[in-house]
Amino acid sequence: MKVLITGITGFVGSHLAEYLLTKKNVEVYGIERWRSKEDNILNIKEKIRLSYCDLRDASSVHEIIRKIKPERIFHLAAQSFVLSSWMAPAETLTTNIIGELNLFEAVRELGLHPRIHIAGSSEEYGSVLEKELPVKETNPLRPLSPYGVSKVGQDLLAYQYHQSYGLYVVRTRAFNHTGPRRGEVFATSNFAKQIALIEKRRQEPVVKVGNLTSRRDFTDVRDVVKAYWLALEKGEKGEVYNICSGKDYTMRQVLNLLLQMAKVKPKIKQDPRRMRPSDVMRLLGDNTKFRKLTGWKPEIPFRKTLKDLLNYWRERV
Ligand code: A2R
Repeated sequence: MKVLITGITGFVGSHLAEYLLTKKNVEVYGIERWRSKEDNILNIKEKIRLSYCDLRDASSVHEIIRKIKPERIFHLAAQSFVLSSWMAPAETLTTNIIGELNLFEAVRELGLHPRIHIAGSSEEYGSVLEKELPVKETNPLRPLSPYGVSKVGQDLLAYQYHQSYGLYVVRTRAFNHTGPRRGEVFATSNFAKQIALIEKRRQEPVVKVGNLTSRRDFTDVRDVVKAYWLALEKGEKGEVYNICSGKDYTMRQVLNLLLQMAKVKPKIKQDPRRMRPSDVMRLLGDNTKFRKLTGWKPEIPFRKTLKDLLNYWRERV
């Protein structure tokens, strides 16, 4: 089976590629941009087939889909960082929504029938009321960032293409996920990197942080990619599923867990540049719909996830 991963050089894409390579009869294809960093896929580069393509370029997307004719597409490529979306809202909306549109149009024009996974986000829920927690898929979407809006756009575009043209699309809304290779702009990874730098005496013993009071529901990325695979194997077309653990932590608790594993005792300092104009205070998901359908549940304990993340940075800094 030919499986195409967009965003294969990214955090989730690289883990998904590794997971798919453990399966029989799966050929892994990926698209990257000519300037994409390949660090995350260096260990598997010989086993996957890569092509250059920028998703914003419709003709290039069409050409790649025509050549590969994938039977499964995991669409992970995106401007994935909430904070950057405040600085580059147009770029975020274009990459995320128009990029997906180009993919759908290519599939439609070519008359292909792949199963397509669309990676949405808990940021689509945005401003959730306390009484709505844990959040179900039926919750109103009230995004609080350009990134959140872009993911709502992707989600609804996928719904519309399923309804209008019968495209075999399955949508997921993943809550926070982390683990080795998480981009350093994301809080968990950023804390771990700073601790690793402080341990090597390459940073003064101060961890700079953003809002530590917000609460997030975390899952290990290696559990998340298994869920994505199951979403296309067992999920119903057109449907949407939360992918989450159902347990939340304040960012302060996450930092404390990492500090318990550290060989140093740094100070904590708030950095105004890490604060968002409007922040989602609490995101806690309900994964019942997906769990009942597929039997999936997160298996890796959060402490192990954080330990592996810290060790990842210890090796790299
Ligand atoms: O920026 P690059 O060249 O390193 O590649 C990134 C890719 N990407 C694109 N690929 C093709 N055309 C584009 N215009 C384009 N823009 C970005 O998406 C990279 O390979 C990937 C994003 O990787 P990460 O930032 O590490 O995101 P992550 O955490 O793997 O998120 C995967 C999905 C995204 O849809 C998120 O919004 C969602 O999960 O949470």
